[in-house]
Amino acid sequence: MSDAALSARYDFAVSLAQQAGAVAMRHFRRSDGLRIIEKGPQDLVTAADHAIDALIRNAIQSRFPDDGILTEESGGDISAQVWVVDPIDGTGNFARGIAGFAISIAFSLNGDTRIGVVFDPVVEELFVARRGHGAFCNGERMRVSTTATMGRAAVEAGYSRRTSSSDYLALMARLLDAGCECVQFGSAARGLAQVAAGRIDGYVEAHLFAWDVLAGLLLVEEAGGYADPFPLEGNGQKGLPVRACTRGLARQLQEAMNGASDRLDKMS
Ligand code: LIP
Repeated sequence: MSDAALSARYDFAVSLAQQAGAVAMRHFRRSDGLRIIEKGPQDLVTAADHAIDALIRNAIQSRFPDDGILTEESGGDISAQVWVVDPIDGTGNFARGIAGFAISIAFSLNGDTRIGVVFDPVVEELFVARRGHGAFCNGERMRVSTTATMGRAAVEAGYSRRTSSSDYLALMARLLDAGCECVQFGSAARGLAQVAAGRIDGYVEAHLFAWDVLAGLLLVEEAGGYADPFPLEGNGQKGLPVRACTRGLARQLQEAMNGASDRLDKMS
């Protein structure tokens, strides 16, 4: 694919994420309520998720009809050039009126994420990255922090009912015992963007899907951080553990995660 074709997709993704964010804000905290469906235990979807999914899918199909599309809410297939989208990442927060969600749009070419856009419409922070071109927040270059010791680290440890609560509690205990400040905001895309911005030092979670993380992982890599590979083929809808952090914390966070991810391997 030519640089011009990638550049056109980058500009398109940036504009589309902002359009999707405007739709999210029209639905957010609406006084007339919002239709909320429970897909599974503590796994919600709203009318806004579906509206934004349709907006993004239709826009991509119209502009780039030969590209594949995989989204959380309407599925899809992996292809050589494919968009991987979470219309609202952090739906639990969104549905409860909590300002902790983001639009996540990634473009993958031959299995390599080349474009990542995460937009937090509440604080109007637009996080963008193109492979090899750096990562930016509202036009300002992002760099991960230089934190290399757990006793000085702030780490987000995400959790979902897709994994065991005992594993999560054991992971949290290992992080806290190592001296970490632990946070959990409920949106992987937004949490990975905070790592890329240098505001926190790592993001770990035992199981996430490609649409939650591909854009955010590219942000971290382009901001100079470390991210575990997330091979799209076969894992787009199956999911994998996720670790993204400063390079100085990579080994220590792997040690903290080992129990949970080993256990997950046995579960899958
Ligand atoms: C969410 C992730 C979060 C995870 C939640 C959920 P969604 O994505 O961003 O990190 O802990 O269980 O998977 O479902 O809001 O798009």
